[in-house]
Amino acid sequence: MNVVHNTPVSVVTIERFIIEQERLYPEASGELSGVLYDLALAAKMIANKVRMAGLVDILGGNETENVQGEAQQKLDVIANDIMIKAMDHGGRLCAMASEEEPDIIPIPDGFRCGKYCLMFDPLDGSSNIDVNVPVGTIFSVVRKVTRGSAGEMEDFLQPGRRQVAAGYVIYGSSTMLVYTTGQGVHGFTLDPSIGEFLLSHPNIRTPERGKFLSVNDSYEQHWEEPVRALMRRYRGMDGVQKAMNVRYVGSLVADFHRNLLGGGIFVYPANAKSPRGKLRLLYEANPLAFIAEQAGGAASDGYQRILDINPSELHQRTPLYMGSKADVETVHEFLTPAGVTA
Ligand code: P6P
Repeated sequence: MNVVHNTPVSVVTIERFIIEQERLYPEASGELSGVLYDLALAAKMIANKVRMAGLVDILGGNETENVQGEAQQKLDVIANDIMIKAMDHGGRLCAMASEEEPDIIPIPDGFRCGKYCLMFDPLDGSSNIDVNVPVGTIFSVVRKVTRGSAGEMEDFLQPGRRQVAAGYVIYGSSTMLVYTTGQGVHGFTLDPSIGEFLLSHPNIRTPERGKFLSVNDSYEQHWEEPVRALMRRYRGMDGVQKAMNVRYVGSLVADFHRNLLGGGIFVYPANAKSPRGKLRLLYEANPLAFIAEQAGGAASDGYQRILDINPSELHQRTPLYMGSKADVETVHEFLTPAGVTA
């Protein structure tokens, strides 16, 4: 009987990959690598809680509200605590910011401060937890720009193009961590039997033009006419292009990840109810925009690159058009006929 030996595929753990990437920069101190290691650990810990959610009755709201005035799910709070405790003592960060916290989170006394700032949404899409729809963690890293050791608000209010690393974890049919440090986008799948993230999607590239349109149509009555016309274009109703398939999970990381791999555009326009859009700039739009651009895609607020927006508030929101490059360029045909600024 001839035994077929599958061609061995080298097993690359995220730790090995991070080290190999660091070696590309002889001057690297290893601090950013340390941040990424700690994020991978936090992701495993959150994945464990998400996986267990349906079994240990920690579902459902815990009667508190977060800074956004949204009912916090218990897993929101747990994921937030895990991120803070996994990241606050490594000596690489000078402060953190979380969707779940009103102000920046200082490094506790007794722990060394480092040169990086971490921003994160610990569990995005958490309203889907009870119905077992994929949720995610989103993170963004920038360098400290102020003097002194402790992080200040100014360190966080930097345009997204200053990010040194960004990524997300999707807790779906499998748990994946996808990140970039500006050298392409790489995806790692968690092997729960050994507790390791293994390189499964090296050098992710998003197709130039996509087949998926992710949008919540229920806001149509609140959109301005150019946005409605744009949606008619995506749906093939003005005869210019083939209709895109609508795929909308209502969980940003799930919608973004599908479009990143398969091509498509995620659209959350400003509307009369949310004049600055719904999604947050610093820890949702910016990190995913960095990923999108590094994978060959694009991200805009309808008028300019997401990564060129100068933030003024920690939790500020932005309209968001993000995904395949050609599909994002179509946005500017309708919203900025004079062409994109910057
Ligand atoms: P809507 C989840 O609450 C979230 O923040 C994102 O994950 C998701 O893309 C968006 O809101 C969904 O918003 O208004 O369509 O329910």
